[in-house]
Amino acid sequence: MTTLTTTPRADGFRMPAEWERHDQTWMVWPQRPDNWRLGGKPAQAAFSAVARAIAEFEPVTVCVSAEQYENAYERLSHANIRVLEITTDDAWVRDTGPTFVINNGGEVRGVDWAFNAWGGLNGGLYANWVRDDQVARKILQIEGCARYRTDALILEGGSIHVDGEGTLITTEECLLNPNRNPHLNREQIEQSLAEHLAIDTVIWLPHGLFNDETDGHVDNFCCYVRPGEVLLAWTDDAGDPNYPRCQAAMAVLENARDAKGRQLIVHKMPIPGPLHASDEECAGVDLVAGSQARDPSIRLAGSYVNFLIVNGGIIAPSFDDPKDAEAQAILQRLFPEHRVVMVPGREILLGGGNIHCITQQQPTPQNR
Ligand code: KQY
Repeated sequence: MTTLTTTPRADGFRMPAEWERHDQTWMVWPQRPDNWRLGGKPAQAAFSAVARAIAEFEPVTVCVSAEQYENAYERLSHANIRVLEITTDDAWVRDTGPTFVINNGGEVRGVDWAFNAWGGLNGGLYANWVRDDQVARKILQIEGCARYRTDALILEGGSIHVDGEGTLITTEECLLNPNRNPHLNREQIEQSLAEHLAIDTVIWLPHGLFNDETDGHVDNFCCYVRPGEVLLAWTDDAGDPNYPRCQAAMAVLENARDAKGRQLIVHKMPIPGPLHASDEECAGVDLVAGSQARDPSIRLAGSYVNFLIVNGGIIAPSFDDPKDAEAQAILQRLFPEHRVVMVPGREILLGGGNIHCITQQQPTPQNR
């Protein structure tokens, strides 16, 4: 495959917004028993429901191990779902897959960020991540897309959101965390984002959601809904550990100007819960040194902001929570031309993320 030594921006490529048209969405089948309870069986049902929901709007490719291939193939039987055998360490393709970039000449390429399992040996979530670091390369090779590799920059796709018009939102908690790129300062990271995604302005929120095991990925806390408008997870409860995080994010967003000079409109999304794993749910997860321990006392970082935009649809998590209906109504108001589909997200949350984290959109080539 072609691995380029230039940068996307120098070659005329940019990262499109998630609402721009997709050719397909990628997913990875969950199975590792130290992350997914009961050998991944409840998570496999949850991922299947997500894949089927997306497949009503656009094609889906699900990557699966040789061991689970037959099971996934049978469970994902659908005209719009393709199942491919690919070895991985876990199932978070938002973070391990490529960030696709497009140009005006009908070409799609991919950025293959270096990956260290959300912090390497300094707070990372599992001890060996070599196969996950290969996922982006494998996907780009399958799709025949040229690849940009950032050996000097560790980054996960869930730590960034873009408006497709030159602005990126991220968190200091994640991108400036010493367990990612201790050799780079804020300006150097901004420079690398500018070169790889064609970004002119970076908006830095101080934190992500409380207890997010990714060190505060923005995709669980705040996202774009259209250029100039963002959706922020929100609580008015001053006793909630998310309260100061929401206040600090709002202060940044209210004072920000995007790459086009716009002041942002900030919409609020309630936070479900507080949600916790049960004793039984925690007991179903294998204990392995170096992997994330599960405990009912640990608050789960549940969020309705962790949704995926697909062609004509919004695929969002529900939590069997009293706020589910309000969340759906907010999303439908913000996306009047999309159909909002809520899919149970608890099993995905128990593994440490949600629908946006387990999906990666591949944009349609554009000729302008
Ligand atoms: O939320 C994500 N983007 C990834 C979460 C990884 C959790 C592993 N236990």
